[in-house]
Amino acid sequence: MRNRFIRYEISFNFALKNAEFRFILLISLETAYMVSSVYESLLDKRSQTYAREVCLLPNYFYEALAFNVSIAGDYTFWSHSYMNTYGYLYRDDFNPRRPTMNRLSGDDDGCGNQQFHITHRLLPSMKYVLVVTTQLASDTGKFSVIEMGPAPIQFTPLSEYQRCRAFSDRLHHA
Ligand SMILES: [Ca+2]
Repeated sequence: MRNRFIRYEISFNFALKNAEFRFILLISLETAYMVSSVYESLLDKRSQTYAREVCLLPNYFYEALAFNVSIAGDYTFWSHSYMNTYGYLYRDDFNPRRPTMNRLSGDDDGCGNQQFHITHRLLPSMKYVLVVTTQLASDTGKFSVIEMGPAPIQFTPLSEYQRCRAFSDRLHHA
């Protein structure tokens, strides 16, 4: 698993032509920095399983990715995989035994080619969890999650995030 960050600069050029006064006004704006993060990983037989919806059997492999954002704004997440992916976004925490608790959004095929696509407004100081799983039970394979928004995102596997948080809490209370 690894994170990659890409920075895009988008510039716009507008040309307004006023025929009556026969002049051309050119306005150039350099705005709208968009940043993209890419996280690459895989689901395999060693991955954790859960029931992604109530009434389903708990045999869907998943990876839960914890993250924070540094800037408030609209963030978009989508997957790239040969698997038919499913994505869910949670606020605060994710409990695999209660998949609807804290859930903000979920998507199956919003991106075409059976890939999920989620856009949501996110706030700094909040903790979020993106769960990557599959539409079909027991499906395995590689995947990438691409994020685009006003700031890069560092995805951390939830179990690792919780270990770091517990260690940090112990240091503060020692
Ligand atoms: Ca899908």
